[in-house]
Amino acid sequence: MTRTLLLSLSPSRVFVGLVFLLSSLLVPILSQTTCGTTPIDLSTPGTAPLAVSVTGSTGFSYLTALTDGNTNTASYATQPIVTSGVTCAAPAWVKMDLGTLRVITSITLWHYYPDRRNCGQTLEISDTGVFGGEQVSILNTGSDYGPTEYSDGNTYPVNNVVGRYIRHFIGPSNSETAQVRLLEMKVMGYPCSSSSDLNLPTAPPTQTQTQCGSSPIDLTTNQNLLITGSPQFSYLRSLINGVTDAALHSTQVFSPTFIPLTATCSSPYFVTIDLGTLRVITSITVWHYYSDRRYCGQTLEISDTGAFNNEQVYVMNSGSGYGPSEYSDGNTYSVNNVVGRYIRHLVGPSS
Ligand SMILES: [Ca+2]
Repeated sequence: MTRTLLLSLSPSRVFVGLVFLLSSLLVPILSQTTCGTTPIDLSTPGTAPLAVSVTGSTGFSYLTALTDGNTNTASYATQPIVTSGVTCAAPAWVKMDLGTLRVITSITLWHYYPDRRNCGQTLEISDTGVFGGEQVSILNTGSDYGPTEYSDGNTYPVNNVVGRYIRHFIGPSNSETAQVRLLEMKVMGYPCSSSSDLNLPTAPPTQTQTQCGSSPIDLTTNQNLLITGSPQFSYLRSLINGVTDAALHSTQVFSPTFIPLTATCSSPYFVTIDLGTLRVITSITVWHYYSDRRYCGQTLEISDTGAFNNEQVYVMNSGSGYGPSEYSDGNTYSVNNVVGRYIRHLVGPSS
């Protein structure tokens, strides 16, 4: 009797015990650790959870160095390079395979730096690798020049796009018109394949009150925004780095001596800031190199689409004449709550 009772009870006790143990292990694994709570490096060997592979267009050498962690511009001779046959309209390309689907949060591109920009750039993410229209476009400069290259690369935010393949088209730089020199591509994201598995914090309940806030804030200084501009300009990203000291002009937006100055009062250069999303704008302050000078050919324009094809709102327009005197505290233009995403500024030479 005693033995029969024990036999009939023991299996069920063991079974219940196992079920409980599995449940307590499985719940935290499934809900917390498949994606993790912060993005990780998905591309650099030694750090990435899977090995990545890189392919490229004809003529590319040293493709494996695209993910070797070396971003030093002095190492260019053994970093991915094409030495001939590329143009802004017919750029070269590289393609990275992450090995499986991932939730991607950002991509950083390092090209040869400093003081140069590359044309013909795209950056695209695909889940299949076909790139036949299914891909998500992160960057597309057409045959124009992309942002200035820096030692810390250019980082493009990606809003949890799920993909496996990253393709980057790139043409030559403004100082080497037939060559392409890449240094590194780094993909950050979550090591899981569905954004619905993310354990992201839920929006605060006070969101309806704090979306706009009660007073204007600085929307640009040291924000991670894409700055584009005339290909003659270097250091475009310094347009929003908070430095307004004229003594530091050599690392601010300017046209370096190796590029002929072609801007005139009737054919000025341009810079454009992409705020990343629509904003209600209350003022714009512009600093140019100052001390007793004025600049001609100026406009200041706000667009919601970036087309600048008559949809934009003009905040100022000096025509081909000269704008106001330049001062150390810049010139501030009031904007009456215009909603826009793109700010364009045309500017010609100074007096
Ligand atoms: Ca590298």
